[in-house]
Amino acid sequence: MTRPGTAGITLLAALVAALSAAACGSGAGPPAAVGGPAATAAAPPVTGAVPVGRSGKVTLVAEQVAWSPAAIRMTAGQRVTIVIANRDAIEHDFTVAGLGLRRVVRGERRATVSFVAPPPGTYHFVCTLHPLMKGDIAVL
Ligand SMILES: [Cu+2]
Repeated sequence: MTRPGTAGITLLAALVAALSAAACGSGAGPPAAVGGPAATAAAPPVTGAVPVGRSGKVTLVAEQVAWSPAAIRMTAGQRVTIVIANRDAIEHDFTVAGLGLRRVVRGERRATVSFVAPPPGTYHFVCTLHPLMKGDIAVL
Protein backbone atom coordinates (compact mmCIF):
# COMPACT_ATOMS: atom_id res chain seq x y z
CA MET A 1 0.00 0.00 0.00
CA THR A 2 1.36 3.35 -1.07
CA ARG A 3 0.93 6.45 1.04
CA PRO A 4 2.24 9.47 -0.86
CA GLY A 5 2.01 11.68 2.22
CA THR A 6 4.34 9.51 4.24
CA ALA A 7 6.69 9.04 1.33
CA GLY A 8 6.90 12.82 0.89
CA ILE A 9 7.68 13.36 4.53
CA THR A 10 10.29 10.62 4.45
CA LEU A 11 11.91 12.24 1.40
CA LEU A 12 11.87 15.64 3.07
CA ALA A 13 13.43 14.17 6.18
CA ALA A 14 16.15 12.56 4.11
CA LEU A 15 16.76 15.85 2.32
CA VAL A 16 17.03 17.77 5.58
CA ALA A 17 19.40 15.14 6.91
CA ALA A 18 21.52 15.38 3.78
CA LEU A 19 21.62 19.18 3.95
CA SER A 20 22.55 19.07 7.62
CA ALA A 21 25.31 16.61 6.88
CA ALA A 22 26.57 18.82 4.06
CA ALA A 23 26.50 21.88 6.32
CA CYS A 24 28.40 20.02 9.02
CA GLY A 25 30.83 18.67 6.44
CA SER A 26 31.67 22.10 5.04
CA GLY A 27 32.26 23.44 8.53
CA ALA A 28 34.33 20.63 9.93
CA GLY A 29 35.79 19.03 6.83
CA PRO A 30 39.12 19.90 5.25
CA PRO A 31 39.03 22.87 2.81
CA ALA A 32 40.44 20.66 0.07
CA ALA A 33 37.11 18.84 -0.14
CA VAL A 34 35.34 22.02 -1.32
CA GLY A 35 37.63 22.90 -4.21
CA GLY A 36 38.58 19.35 -5.10
CA PRO A 37 39.71 17.90 -8.42
CA ALA A 38 36.21 18.10 -9.92
CA ALA A 39 36.04 21.87 -9.44
CA THR A 40 39.50 22.34 -10.91
CA ALA A 41 38.71 20.22 -13.96
CA ALA A 42 35.55 22.21 -14.67
CA ALA A 43 37.36 25.55 -14.56
CA PRO A 44 38.96 26.96 -17.74
CA PRO A 45 42.60 25.88 -17.92
CA VAL A 46 43.81 29.36 -18.81
CA THR A 47 42.86 32.49 -16.88
CA GLY A 48 42.53 35.91 -18.44
CA ALA A 49 42.33 34.55 -21.96
CA VAL A 50 40.89 36.92 -24.56
CA PRO A 51 38.02 35.23 -26.42
CA VAL A 52 38.16 35.27 -30.21
CA GLY A 53 34.40 35.74 -30.20
CA ARG A 54 31.94 34.72 -32.87
CA SER A 55 33.94 36.34 -35.66
CA GLY A 56 36.83 34.05 -34.82
CA LYS A 57 39.19 36.90 -35.45
CA VAL A 58 41.81 38.08 -33.01
CA THR A 59 44.91 40.21 -33.23
CA LEU A 60 48.07 39.11 -31.50
CA VAL A 61 50.60 41.90 -31.08
CA ALA A 62 54.27 41.16 -30.82
CA GLU A 63 55.91 44.11 -29.17
CA GLN A 64 59.09 44.44 -27.14
CA VAL A 65 59.59 40.72 -27.47
CA ALA A 66 56.27 39.85 -25.83
CA TRP A 67 52.85 38.72 -26.99
CA SER A 68 49.74 40.70 -26.23
CA PRO A 69 47.43 39.16 -25.29
CA ALA A 70 49.41 36.23 -23.96
CA ALA A 71 46.34 34.01 -23.87
CA ILE A 72 43.40 33.58 -26.21
CA ARG A 73 40.32 31.44 -25.98
CA MET A 74 38.22 29.76 -28.66
CA THR A 75 35.66 27.06 -29.20
CA ALA A 76 36.56 23.69 -30.66
CA GLY A 77 35.69 23.44 -34.35
CA GLN A 78 35.36 27.16 -34.92
CA ARG A 79 37.21 28.84 -37.76
CA VAL A 80 39.85 31.16 -36.31
CA THR A 81 41.90 33.86 -37.94
CA ILE A 82 44.80 35.29 -36.01
CA VAL A 83 46.33 38.51 -37.25
CA ILE A 84 49.89 38.67 -36.02
CA ALA A 85 51.03 42.26 -35.78
CA ASN A 86 54.75 42.53 -35.29
CA ARG A 87 55.52 46.00 -33.95
CA ASP A 88 59.14 45.22 -33.32
CA ALA A 89 61.86 45.91 -35.84
CA ILE A 90 63.07 42.35 -35.50
CA GLU A 91 61.52 39.18 -36.88
CA HIS A 92 59.22 36.97 -34.81
CA ASP A 93 57.40 33.78 -35.51
CA PHE A 94 54.11 32.48 -34.25
CA THR A 95 54.49 28.77 -33.67
CA VAL A 96 52.00 26.32 -32.23
CA ALA A 97 53.84 23.03 -32.19
CA GLY A 98 50.73 21.19 -30.99
CA LEU A 99 48.88 22.28 -34.13
CA GLY A 100 51.73 22.14 -36.60
CA LEU A 101 51.51 25.90 -37.17
CA ARG A 102 54.37 28.28 -37.82
CA ARG A 103 54.19 31.72 -39.33
CA VAL A 104 57.20 34.01 -39.63
CA VAL A 105 56.48 37.73 -39.38
CA ARG A 106 59.17 40.15 -40.39
CA GLY A 107 59.81 43.32 -38.44
CA GLU A 108 57.00 45.85 -38.51
CA ARG A 109 54.81 43.61 -40.65
CA ARG A 110 51.60 41.69 -40.23
CA ALA A 111 50.70 38.15 -41.12
CA THR A 112 47.55 36.12 -40.86
CA VAL A 113 47.10 32.52 -39.86
CA SER A 114 43.77 30.70 -40.15
CA PHE A 115 42.84 27.32 -38.81
CA VAL A 116 40.00 25.31 -37.37
CA ALA A 117 40.15 25.23 -33.59
CA PRO A 118 41.24 21.78 -32.42
CA PRO A 119 39.60 19.60 -29.74
CA PRO A 120 39.34 21.15 -26.27
CA GLY A 121 42.56 21.60 -24.37
CA THR A 122 45.37 24.04 -23.81
CA TYR A 123 47.83 24.63 -26.63
CA HIS A 124 50.96 26.70 -26.31
CA PHE A 125 52.32 29.21 -28.76
CA VAL A 126 55.81 30.59 -28.83
CA CYS A 127 58.22 32.55 -30.94
CA THR A 128 60.94 30.01 -31.56
CA LEU A 129 63.43 32.83 -32.07
CA HIS A 130 62.67 34.21 -28.60
CA PRO A 131 61.54 31.31 -26.40
CA LEU A 132 60.43 33.70 -23.65
CA MET A 133 57.66 34.90 -25.98
CA LYS A 134 55.11 32.34 -24.85
CA GLY A 135 51.35 32.21 -24.75
CA ASP A 136 48.40 29.89 -24.41
CA ILE A 137 45.45 28.98 -26.56
CA ALA A 138 42.57 27.67 -24.53
CA VAL A 139 40.13 25.64 -26.58
CA LEU A 140 36.83 25.02 -24.86
CU1 LIG B 1 60.42 36.54 -31.54
